[in-house]
This record gives sequence, structure tokens and C-alpha cells, in this order.
Amino acid sequence: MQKIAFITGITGQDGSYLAEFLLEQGYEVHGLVRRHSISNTSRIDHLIRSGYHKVKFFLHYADTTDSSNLMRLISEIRPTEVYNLAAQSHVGVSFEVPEYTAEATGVSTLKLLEAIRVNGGNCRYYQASTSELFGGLPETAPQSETTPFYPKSPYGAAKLYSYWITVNYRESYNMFACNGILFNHESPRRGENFVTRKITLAIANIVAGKQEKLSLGNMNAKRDWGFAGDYIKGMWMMLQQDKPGDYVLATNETHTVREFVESAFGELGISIRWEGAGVNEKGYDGESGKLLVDVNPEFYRPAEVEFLWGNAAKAEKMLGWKREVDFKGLVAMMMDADLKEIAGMSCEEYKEGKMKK
Ligand code: NDP
Ligand code: GDR
Repeated sequence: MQKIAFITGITGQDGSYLAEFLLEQGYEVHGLVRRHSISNTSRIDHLIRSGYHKVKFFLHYADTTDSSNLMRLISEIRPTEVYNLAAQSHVGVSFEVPEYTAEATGVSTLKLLEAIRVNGGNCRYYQASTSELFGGLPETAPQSETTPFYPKSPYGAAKLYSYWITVNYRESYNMFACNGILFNHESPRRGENFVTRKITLAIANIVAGKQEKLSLGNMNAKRDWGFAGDYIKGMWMMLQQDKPGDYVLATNETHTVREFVESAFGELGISIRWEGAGVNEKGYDGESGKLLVDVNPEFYRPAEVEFLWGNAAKAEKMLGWKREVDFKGLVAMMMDADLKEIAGMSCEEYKEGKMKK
């Protein structure tokens, strides 16, 4: 039987990797795209230009806050698997737009589950749940499927609703519905205002002479950062099991934002000398003494998740999933991609050039 996937959030980081992966697996892939005044398909333009387009790859204008078009799309497409990745996904921004975040990241999940239930309910469903469900208290780390939830943002609270309504539809209507509780995952396709991409993009711009310095918020926050390409495989694996369940995906290692900064500069052979603390913390080029990093309280959040470190033992045992890219590999991949894009050279080429000077 032809497998048919429906992906909300296909224009996002994860949606684009997942669409590629499912097409390679022989799926027919349908994606939900929001109408923008300027194109938002840069991550999937290669698929639109490929031979798959309108043969095995279809895009539909809709919005997950609009239940009527979710009903229509589910009834027309008749997917065998639904991946609900659409969300207002920025934690910091959720404090600025809490009500919209509740709609797009929370209540929309109910609308999609209802559309599936009303149309027969026999497709498999993946919900993009998150480590932001956990409060990030050090004594709870490493966090697993059994760690108590304690969301600390409008985003986390909206995702908590989505998590439980997914469990509720599984238990009430016997739906094959899974929550992937995913820790942070990044890539060269990561949105530019998430901290990892902000760092690698800024460093590329700094060495290309296009930006003075990098300004950040809380540099002590710890995150368990993996590669998005590894995580979308885990999403798919969850839907191939005999029974539905909820799984943590994580790398099982954790690093501070400051360590990410050091490691990214380190890819270019630049060592950082830190001085001060809190809002007065500054990072200087260890050789030239130039100011490269400072703190701007504008990027602090009203409440912060301080310490995330995931335990993916269940997914490793039950799904056979394991991350392939580690922290160092992820930083190198992102730094290299941004340097090539901004300055037209790899990190190795930059370092060779520096040595010749
Ligand atoms: P992105 O922010 O890159 O992508 C979000 C996607 O959702 C975009 O395609 C966006 O469309 C779409 N979207 C937002 N609001 C709506 C709406 N109202 N109607 C239709 N589409 C909408 O997120 P990621 O790819 O990084 O993450 C995917 C999912 O996984 C999200 O739900 C996120 O919260 C969750 N998650 C992510 C983690 C991570 O570390 N990346 C970790 C754990 C969970 P547009 O392009 O038009 O803006
Ligand atoms: P997060 O990712 O909030 O974990 O949510 P983000 O990269 O935004 O922040 C990570 C940590 O870095 C700190 N930080 C900064 N963050 C941003 N964005 N910009 C800054 O300048 C900055 N300086 C310090 C933050 O305070 C935070 O502690 C991501 C999203 O993808 C969610 O959708 C997903 O659910 C979680 O990961 C798991």
C-alpha cells in the first residue's frame, strides 16, 4: 500500500529534512504551507524544483489555526501518517505573543487530532513535543519520559497542552498517536534567531568584516544539542512500531551557550578570553584582544530553563535510534556552512589563510 505522509511545518527546519527523508523512503508527501508576503519555502525549494513535485510531493496552502482547512485536507489527502511539526516555536518570542502561541502551538493540535478522528482516525500521528516541557532544574537531569513536567514559558505551556491532548486522543479513541519529546536539534537550516545559528552566522559575519560583535543573553544555560537530520529519523521510527508511545530523543550530553560560542570560534582557530560575569561578561579574541562577544539583557527571558540534559535510553532500546552527530560535529557542520555562505570558504581554508599571514 502506498504510504502517504502529511506534514505540518514542512517549511521549517525539521519539516524540510523529514520531507526529504520520507520521499527517499518512497512516500507520497503532502505539506501544509502558510501564505506569506515573501517566499517562505527556501528550505524546500530544492524539492519544489525536483522531479518529485506534483508527482509525489504536494503543497497545500493552509494554517493550523483554521480547523476547516485541516478537516478538508485530512479528508482529501487521506494520509497514512501525520507529522504535526507546525508551531510558533521560539521560546523567547512566546513571551511577546503568548495568546497566539497558545493557539498555534497548543489548540491547533486539538484541531488536527479532531480532523483525523472525524475522518476515521486510522492514520498514525506524530506530535512534536519538546524538552521545554521540563523545568530544567539541575536535580531532575538527565531528563527522561518519567521526569515531571514544569513548563516555564507560554511556549512550554502550549506544548504541554499538545502533549496531553495527544495522550488523551490515544487513550480515548485508540488512535496511534506518539509524542516525541525532543531535545534541541540544530542544523545549517536552523532559524536565524535560535542561539546556535545566531552564533555561527554572527561569527561568519564577523570574520568577513560584516559585523562587529556577537551579543547574547544567558550564556550559562545548558542545552543538549543534536543534529536535526538524526532526529527526524527518530520521529519516523516512532510511527513504525507495533504500539504507540512517547519517547525522548537526545544526545545524552549537555553544554552551556558559552561552550557553543567557544567551540564555534575554535573551528576558526580563534580562542576566546572571557572577562566579567552576568551582564558584564565579555569575550575577547585571545590573540588580538578585540571584543567579540558581549551580553545584552534584551535577550534575557522573563523565566529561563537553565539545565537540559536528555536521557534517550528508551528510544535507543525500543526504537534502535541513536544520534550520529555529536556536539563537536554539529558545531563544525554549522560553522562550515555559514562561513561558506557568507565568506565563500570553509573553516579549514580560513585557518590555512590565517596561518599564511
Ligand atoms: P521551525 O520554527 O523551523 O518551523 C516551524 C514550522 O511551523 C514552519 O514551517 C512554520 O511555517 C510552521 N507554522 C508556524 N505556525 C503555523 C501555523 N499557524 N500554521 C501553519 N504552519 C505554521 O521549527 P522546527 O522545525 O525547529 O521544529 C519543528 C517542531 O518541533 C516545532 O513544533 C517545534 O516547536 C518542535 N520542536 C523543535 C525542537 C528543535 O530543537 N528544533 C525541539 C523540540 C520540539 P512558516 O515557515 O510559514 O513560518
Ligand atoms: P530554546 O532554544 O529556547 O532551547 O528552544 P534557543 O536557541 O532559542 O535558546 C537556547 C538557550 O540559549 C539562551 N540564549 C539565547 N537564545 C536566543 N534565541 N538568542 C540569544 O541571543 C540567546 N542568548 C542566550 C536562551 O536563553 C536559552 O537558554 C528551542 C526551540 O527549538 C523550541 O521550539 C524547542 O522546543 C526547544 O529548543 C527544545
